Amino acid sequence: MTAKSPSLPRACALVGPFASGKTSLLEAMLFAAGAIGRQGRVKDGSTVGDASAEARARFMSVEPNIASAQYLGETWTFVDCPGSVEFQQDAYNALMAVDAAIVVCEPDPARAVMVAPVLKFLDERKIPHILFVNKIDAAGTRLKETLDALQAVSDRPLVMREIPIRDGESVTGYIDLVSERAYRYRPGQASAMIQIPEALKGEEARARQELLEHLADFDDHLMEELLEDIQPPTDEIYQDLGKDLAEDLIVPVFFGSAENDGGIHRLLKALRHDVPAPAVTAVRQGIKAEGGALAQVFKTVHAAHTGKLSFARIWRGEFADNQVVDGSRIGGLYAMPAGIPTKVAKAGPGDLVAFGRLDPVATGAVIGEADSGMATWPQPLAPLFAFALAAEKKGDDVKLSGALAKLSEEDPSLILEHGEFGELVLRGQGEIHLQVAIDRLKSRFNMQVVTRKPTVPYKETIRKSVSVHGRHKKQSGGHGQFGDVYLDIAPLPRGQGFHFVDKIVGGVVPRQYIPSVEHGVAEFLAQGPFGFPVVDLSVTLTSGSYHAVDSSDMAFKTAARIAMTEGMPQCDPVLLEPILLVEISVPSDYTAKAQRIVSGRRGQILGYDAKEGWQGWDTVNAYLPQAEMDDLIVELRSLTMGVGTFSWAFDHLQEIAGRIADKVVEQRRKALENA
Ligand SMILES: Nc1nc2c(ncn2[C@@H]2O[C@H](COP(=O)(O)OP(=O)(O)OP(=O)(O)O)[C@@H](O)[C@H]2O)c(=O)[nH]1
Ligand SMILES: [Mg+2]
Repeated sequence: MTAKSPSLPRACALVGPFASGKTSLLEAMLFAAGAIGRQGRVKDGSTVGDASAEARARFMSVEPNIASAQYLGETWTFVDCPGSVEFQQDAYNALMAVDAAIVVCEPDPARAVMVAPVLKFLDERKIPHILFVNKIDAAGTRLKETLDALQAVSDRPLVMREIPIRDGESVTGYIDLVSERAYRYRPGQASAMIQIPEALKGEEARARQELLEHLADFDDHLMEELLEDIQPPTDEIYQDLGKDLAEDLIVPVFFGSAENDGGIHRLLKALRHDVPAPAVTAVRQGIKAEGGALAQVFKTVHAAHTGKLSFARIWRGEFADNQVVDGSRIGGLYAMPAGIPTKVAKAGPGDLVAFGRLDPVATGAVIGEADSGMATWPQPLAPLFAFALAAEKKGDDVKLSGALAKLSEEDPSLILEHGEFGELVLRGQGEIHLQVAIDRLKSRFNMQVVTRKPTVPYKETIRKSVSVHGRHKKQSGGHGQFGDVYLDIAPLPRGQGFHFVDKIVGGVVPRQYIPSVEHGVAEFLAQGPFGFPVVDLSVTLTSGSYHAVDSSDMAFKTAARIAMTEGMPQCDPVLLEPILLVEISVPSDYTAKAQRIVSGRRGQILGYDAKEGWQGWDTVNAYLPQAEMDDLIVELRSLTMGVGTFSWAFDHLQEIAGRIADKVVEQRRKALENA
């Protein structure tokens, strides 16, 4: 399985931490390939990528930038992914569509840990990836220490493909360790070949030996050659590099400067040489060689002019515009030369194109018939942050739900929920993630919204039993109303919910009215004395009386409510607060900080342990009140270079009293008054 079949279009994703220079690298590669005539800059808002208002305003990518180019007669499509952890879903989904990833990072050992999550994803799924250490033009770069730090977070060996040539503080060129040729960077052009500097010959030989030893770990023939001191032929080395990359056995390392054009042609040539062909990727993804046309959608966009676009990689067969697939007609098929959607009549294996107006097709969906055994699609990331929101204009709520549904179709990690108290709750990966969604509501759907913290789903219960009597009697002219019940209200253990028990004997309350008594009780329990749903209690109907003419369902329901309204305050009601089981994951350097965060939020630490499969990471398990969760991710990220995260699940309800409870009850009272 080598990377030959160069005629089919290939695709690479640009991933890596926030602000490492991916969008700048996309720009540099498009420029080097001749797809654009001038190289823009992120700072000036002039790049092909990050063209949306939301991206430009923040000087960061907030959605993938997709652009293709021809380089030395071959077609490449690049998917430049946002680096922010809050937009990770897009990056993970894009990685499912490409032949290889270029992991872009900075030459700063302190930032190496930020690369860990994406490396984990790549290694778990055996996605070929190379590392590009960008910003090598910056003064005082520490390549060696950076690579040591990166190696600590990579399951695969990082293998230098080149070493830097320095002039004082700055890197001015490189020596290729396979061809053993030296080059000097020439901005705007391919690098110039030069003599290997005398002073670097020893270092070059050592680095080359290291490269060969890494390759020999996966090639017995090469191992024998090395043991016998035979110089392996260059072709053998190239072949091993291609094969080992394709199988995700090694991570080749390059460096350069996206903004100042260092090593960009070098990178493109390495891609040309080493990135597996789409047919190889298809096998890795569990897609068979034979079968009907098959493409998989990795990104959905609702665009103003084209309508819904489903960006997909074609793995098998051909698709044509206007063709009917899975019951829908393709309404436009678009390639993305230099990032500009451009209509094409048809597309085939390896192409990365947007399918227009396939309304029923979701992100992750297969167009055509899916093969059994295809790689599992990444799950939507579990939400970490939430806003409750409402349309600023009353009556626009339906329109708002519709627009949000479209946005969550674009980004499966944006989750829309109808909250317990009639709230519309938008959940996602962080504050910027949700803020971008809110900006899009405005820019694309002309919807203004107001946001606030979602209401915590408190409950209430009782601690004492009482027996009460409720009688509803009205004699207003003609038909009267009569209902009369005796109820025992009693607490139940935590988690039991509400039980209604009927102990009527001798028909003192006729059968047909008993469900109405239960309804009356249940209606009352939806909003107890503190304003929250009441749980964990039993209500027993022990006795009552009726009137042959005046009794009715309504009258018994009302009698039950009267009894509950009188009885509940006597039952020593108490507020219950939801407690979540939270598992925080952080690099071990931050474990103590994570524990302090838990303690600072009325949490209870249950223990901590090494994170399974994540060398150098810990998990901290704790109970945390849901009321303390709203900005947990914000604090955690700010203390952990952005990489700390958590998972959560509801665990139990816990009684709270005192000042905290009083405040909750007071706030609820006000909210109900204003509702
Ligand atoms: N010195 C130097 N700065 C660079 C280079 N490449 C990018 N930058 C700067 O790094 C910053 C981030 O660049 P982007 O290209 O937006 O980085 P990104 O990785 O796309 O960022 P996100 O998409 O937000 O994750 C910008 O201020 C760039 O000017 C480089 O090669 N050298
Ligand atoms: Mg970017």
